[in-house]
Amino acid sequence: MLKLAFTPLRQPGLCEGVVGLARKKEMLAIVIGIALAGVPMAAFNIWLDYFIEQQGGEEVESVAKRALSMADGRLVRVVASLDGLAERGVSSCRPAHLEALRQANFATTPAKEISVVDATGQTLCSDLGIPLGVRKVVSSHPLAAGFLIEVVHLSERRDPVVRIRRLGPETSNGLAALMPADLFVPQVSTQGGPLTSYAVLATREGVPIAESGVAVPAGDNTSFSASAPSERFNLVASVILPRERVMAVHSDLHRFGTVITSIIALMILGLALIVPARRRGDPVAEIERAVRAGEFVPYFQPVVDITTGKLYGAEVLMRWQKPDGSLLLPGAFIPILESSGLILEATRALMRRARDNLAAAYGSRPALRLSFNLAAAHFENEQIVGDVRDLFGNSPIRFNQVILELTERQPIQNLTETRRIVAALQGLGVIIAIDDVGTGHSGLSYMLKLGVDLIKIDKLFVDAIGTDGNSATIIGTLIDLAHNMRMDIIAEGVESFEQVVLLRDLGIRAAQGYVFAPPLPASSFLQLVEAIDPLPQAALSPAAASRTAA
Ligand code: G
Ligand code: G
Ligand code: MN
Repeated sequence: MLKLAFTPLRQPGLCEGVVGLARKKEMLAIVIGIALAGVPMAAFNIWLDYFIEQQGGEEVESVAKRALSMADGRLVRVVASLDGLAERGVSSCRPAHLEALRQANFATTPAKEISVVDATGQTLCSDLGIPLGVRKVVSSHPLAAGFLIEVVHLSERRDPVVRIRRLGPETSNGLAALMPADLFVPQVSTQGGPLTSYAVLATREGVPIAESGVAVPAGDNTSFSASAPSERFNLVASVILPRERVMAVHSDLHRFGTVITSIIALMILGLALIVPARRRGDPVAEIERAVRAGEFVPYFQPVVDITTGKLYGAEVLMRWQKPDGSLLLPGAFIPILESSGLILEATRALMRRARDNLAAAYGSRPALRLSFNLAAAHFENEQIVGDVRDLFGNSPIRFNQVILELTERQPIQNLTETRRIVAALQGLGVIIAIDDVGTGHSGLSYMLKLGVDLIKIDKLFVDAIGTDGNSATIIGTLIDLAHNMRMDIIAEGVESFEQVVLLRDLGIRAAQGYVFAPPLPASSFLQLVEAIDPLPQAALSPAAASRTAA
């Protein structure tokens, strides 16, 4: 009787390549995160640009309109006042006329002085009655029918003032009103602070009459501008506002936006760092990574021919060899592999690995069998047929050494398709087995309908042999049926010598279980094969073969 002690061998370096791959994915997520973090910043800057555009445009429009309505309103009153005086015939420096000038000035708020002027514009006398200083007319332009608007210097030291002059008939005297220039243009901005823009009231010909605000350096082409022409007078109000001044006004907004978008960017960055870390906690993602990393490895449980005592072969059982050295059993991952569909890829990789591990040992021992567990997903399409053909078609392990196990635990979804796939596999020469017979509900009907070659009786039934009369009867029936249909039987989970004897007496061909050996890593299984099924000298070394021949 075979009973092997063994030490499972550690297989280091399995997962290094994959860790690199996972790192790459994480780096990608972080890079995408950084790129995304820039989005709120960019969006804020685009919005701020738009906002500044809007604000600048509105400010210049509104200052231009305000400047024009100020100028228009004041001029209308002064013009009316001068018209009133002319209607009353005021045209000289007589006391009665001077009194009329005084009354008119008192009633006309914007005017600082009202005077009688001669046809050339020389001031003859004013309502103030004080000595007239030098009155130097800098420029003179038509304002409206019969009126001029002029820039006048009262003295060298003072700012020029604006004079509105009403022309008299032909060469006779006219009237004039002096007004401070700053009454024609706004001195405050729309928000109430000092005027940020530069406002100019000029004639339509472009001669400036009054200005306000800080002049804009020439060549600034980022400025906002607006102008408003007067309907009554020969005047245009123009406003320009450099962009940087609008930005300066909204610098708090800019600072606030920068802080907020930085916070958002940091949050996105944080997510970019956390999400990949979270993904590591996601079991499907983790198993997918492990499949790609080749962390699922085959273990081999020896199957013994109990009629001869020789090795029959092995069942391949999947193990998850984690990078940390721990070994996980299928209960922890097979359900996830099956539900995620990764079972197909994992099985293919497992078959390739088992084939490579055993190619030499099995190639020279054509009687040995190697059995694999399949899942329900393998019978949804013919992919498995192609996989098996590719994997074993050109390998030292022949098709007739391969056993594929369908489990009775999972119901067959499509019997017709399953039967076709089973037939195609059998066409290659592969042996088809039903696994876990006795635990499901449809064992017998599977056997009859699928035309399988082998049945594997579950440990549950094996344990009942010799203790439970009913089970013995069922097994007896099963064995008879199997033999009638020319199917072999393998008993699973055999733990004692007594069980082996009972099974052999019942006519069962082979058995696997702890009584012989647990599932073994490839190296241990290969040692076992060499120990119990040594090759003849000739087959071992060509030198020995030639010596024998000689
Ligand atoms: O001995 P072990 O604990 O390894 O097996 C537990 C169960 O996991 C077995 O009954 C078997 O059906 C299942 N199993 C083991 N390896 C595989 C595999 O490669 N594919 C599938 N589908 N099932 C497996
Ligand atoms: O695919 P299947 O369900 O036949 O897988 C066999 C399962 O039984 C595996 O989990 C394997 O580790 C386990 N096993 C193998 N031999 C014995 C045994 O002698 N006793 C017990 N309890 N389990 C066994
Ligand atoms: Mn099995």
